[in-house]
Amino acid sequence: MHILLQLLTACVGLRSSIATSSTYDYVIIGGGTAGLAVANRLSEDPLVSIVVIEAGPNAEYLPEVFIPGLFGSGQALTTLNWAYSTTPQPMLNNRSLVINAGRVLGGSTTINAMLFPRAGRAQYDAWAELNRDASWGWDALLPFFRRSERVTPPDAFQVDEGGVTYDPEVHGSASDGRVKVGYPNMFFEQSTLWRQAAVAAGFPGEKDLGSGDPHGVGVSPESIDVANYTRCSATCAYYTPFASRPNLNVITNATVTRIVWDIPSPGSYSGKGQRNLRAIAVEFVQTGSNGIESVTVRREAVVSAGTIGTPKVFELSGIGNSSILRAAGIEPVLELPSVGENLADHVHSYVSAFTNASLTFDALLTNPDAISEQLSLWVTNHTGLLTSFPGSLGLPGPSNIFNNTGNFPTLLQEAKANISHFAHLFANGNALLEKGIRAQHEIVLRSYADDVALPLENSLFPGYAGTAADRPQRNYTTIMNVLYAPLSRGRTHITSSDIRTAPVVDPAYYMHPLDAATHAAGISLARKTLITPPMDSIYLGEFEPGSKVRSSKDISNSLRAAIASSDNHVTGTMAMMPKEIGGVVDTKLRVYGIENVRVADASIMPIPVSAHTVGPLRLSSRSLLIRNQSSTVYVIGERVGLFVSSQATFS
Ligand SMILES: *[C@@H]1O[C@H](CO)[C@@H](O)[C@H](O)[C@H]1NC(C)=O
Ligand SMILES: *[C@@H]1O[C@H](CO)[C@@H](O)[C@H](O)[C@H]1NC(C)=O
Ligand SMILES: *[C@@H]1O[C@H](CO)[C@@H](O)[C@H](O)[C@H]1NC(C)=O
Ligand SMILES: *[C@@H]1O[C@H](CO)[C@@H](O)[C@H](O)[C@H]1NC(C)=O
Ligand SMILES: *[C@@H]1O[C@H](CO)[C@@H](O)[C@H](O)[C@H]1NC(C)=O
Ligand SMILES: *[C@@H]1O[C@H](CO)[C@@H](O)[C@H](O)[C@H]1NC(C)=O
Ligand SMILES: *[C@@H]1O[C@H](CO)[C@@H](O)[C@H](O)[C@H]1NC(C)=O
Ligand SMILES: *[C@@H]1O[C@H](CO)[C@@H](O)[C@H](O)[C@H]1NC(C)=O
Ligand SMILES: *[C@@H]1O[C@H](CO)[C@@H](O)[C@H](O)[C@H]1NC(C)=O
Ligand SMILES: CC(=O)N[C@H]1CO[C@H](CO)[C@@H](O)[C@@H]1O
Repeated sequence: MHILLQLLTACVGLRSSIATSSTYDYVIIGGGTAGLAVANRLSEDPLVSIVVIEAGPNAEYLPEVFIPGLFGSGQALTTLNWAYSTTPQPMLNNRSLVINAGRVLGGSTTINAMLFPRAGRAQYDAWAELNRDASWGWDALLPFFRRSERVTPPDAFQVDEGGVTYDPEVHGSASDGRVKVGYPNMFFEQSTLWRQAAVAAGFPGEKDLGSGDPHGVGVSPESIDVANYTRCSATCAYYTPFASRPNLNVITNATVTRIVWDIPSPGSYSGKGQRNLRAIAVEFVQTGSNGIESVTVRREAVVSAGTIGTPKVFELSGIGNSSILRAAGIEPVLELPSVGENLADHVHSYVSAFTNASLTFDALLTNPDAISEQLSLWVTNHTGLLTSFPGSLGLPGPSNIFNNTGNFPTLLQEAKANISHFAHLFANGNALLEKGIRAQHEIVLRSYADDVALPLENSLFPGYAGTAADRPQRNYTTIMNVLYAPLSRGRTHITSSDIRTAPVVDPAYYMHPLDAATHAAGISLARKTLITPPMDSIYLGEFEPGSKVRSSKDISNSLRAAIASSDNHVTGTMAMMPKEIGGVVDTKLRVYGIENVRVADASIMPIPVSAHTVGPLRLSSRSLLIRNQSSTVYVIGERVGLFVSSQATFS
């Protein structure tokens, strides 16, 4: 029996062979952040076979990918990116934004800015409360955070010069931790001054941002291998060192077209929690070929195609809101109307100021000689400006930042009084989801009032990080200002049965008035820290939004007109919530009504968390940089690996 299985796994281990009609125990749709984590942990058991089907290529050999300081440049962002466009956003003067997401092995961790912080205890505890399941609270997740990473603790230089604070209790460094994590080895004068200014402005200093209480200013670790200062993507962490496992198969450049179901007799699947719709095969097309190929699912399929890609796979497979499916020409198989709904995204913005700081990143954006010089420094010595992402110093800001804006108590009261109105508006006629969004808003507004919400992040980028291509050729400080706790909820759906047609994406930015007000308050906070001593000593005036933009109304208008963009942290479209409040997956991440399919990616996060998920932000018209909620997405992958393998022992 075992010999047979070993023979079988050895056969399917021929990676270069075309997989048509091969059979695998586990078929993983999407080789991104969580998908590769699941594949890695499942393949620890040599007796099971796994195939990962990834739409993009393996791009680990590209310097734009492996040299950290080239984050989001050139080829990486144009060819390895889904670059989804949103619908015109009514609250952003009808602008359509771009949401970046990795279309490459390793997903967004291959093209993001490598920041590797975690959100606060209260944000994960909110998932547990919503699901009445403590296994998703901070205390239960901490072991998975530790298990996913292999941290090189900071050395004396990083502690003394960079102000890095490290608490070994909350980090993982065991050899079975997969993601190599470390701290930058170069720090900027303006970062030090800003850290001191933030403390002077009342923020706690010396924070390990992974402690569960990230309120304060601290240096985020990065997903980099400090042995040679290279990026460590999900591919570096979970695939490359294990590529020789005969039971771990990866097919790149292959886009899944649908899951094929064993459909029970009509109606029987909708009965009392019965799970009898079963995935039997997964179909895909390889880039450059028209033929549909297929692999057979022996045990389970895991969908890890991202917050926008995953609902697309389900809708193309007949799972979703039947009126949306029929309009797209897809015959419904299972009515699950919350698929694609509940979408939330962090919103990015910034204040940029002129500076006379002695060293900034600007030369790299404007001066080809500076880039060559730094490249040769990286190649010969692994030092210099390209060794890390330079914007790792940040502070998650609590709700009490509103104290100085006067109208916050009123806005909070109004939001509470208006919960029904907005839950109804965001639920799109889905009565169960309306209850779920109401429950989310109640938790988030309570955490605002209790001052445990972290609705904003300010972080320092030592150079220009906005979008003005025609800016004055000077040196800059940019304070990035991210809205972390949006109450607005939008949606993504297919409009066609043709897989090449991009789905419609509507994040409903600023649709809730508190979102716009919070984000504007973050601009005021950023301005305050820029002119607080000792940061004021290098401040030479504001460039954007500009010193004429003063009142909160003017700030909001400027965000709406130009400055707000996606922070590429979309979540929630396959929400983990009880079915009776509009959830799509249960707390083992199994899709309701389906026997053997789970979801593992940021789409299951019911409420967005106050940390980087895995997303990109625009640096200039020519280069883009990407940031990431990846530490949390890895946790989802690690958990799914365990759910699946522990269940397998029973089946
Ligand atoms: C995948 O596609 C890329 C172009 O996007 C191509 O360069 C590469 O050779 C392809 N890889 C395979 C294995 O087909
Ligand atoms: C946005 O578009 C809608 C629909 O086309 C239009 O009614 C509205 O006036 C536009 N808003 C702005 C600010 O242009
Ligand atoms: C960096 O070092 C790791 C081992 O820690 C190695 O696997 C990888 O190939 C190196 N990358 C480069 C670009 O030198
Ligand atoms: C910008 O800073 C660089 C050093 O990083 C310096 O050489 C250059 O003169 C500065 N440019 C301006 C316009 O101040
Ligand atoms: C090369 O690296 C060494 C050790 O990290 C460092 O002391 C030295 O300053 C670096 N050289 C240059 C030119 O940066
Ligand atoms: C904001 O106000 C609350 C009470 O209204 C107080 O507890 C908190 O310390 C204040 N925060 C700041 C930064 O002033
Ligand atoms: C509720 O929201 C609506 C729409 O934004 C607004 O017109 C109304 O004034 C709000 N009511 C309260 C009590 O906040
Ligand atoms: C299904 O989608 C349609 C069109 O968007 C919407 O009007 C309807 O309310 C949705 N039904 C459910 C149950 O969500
Ligand atoms: C920057 O300019 C200010 C005066 O505008 C000066 O006080 C300060 O010392 C200068 N700092 C640096 C690093 O040149
Ligand atoms: C929030 C976000 O963008 N998460 C993405 C992180 O990367 C993985 C892998 O590409 C995606 O599945 C997630 O959607």
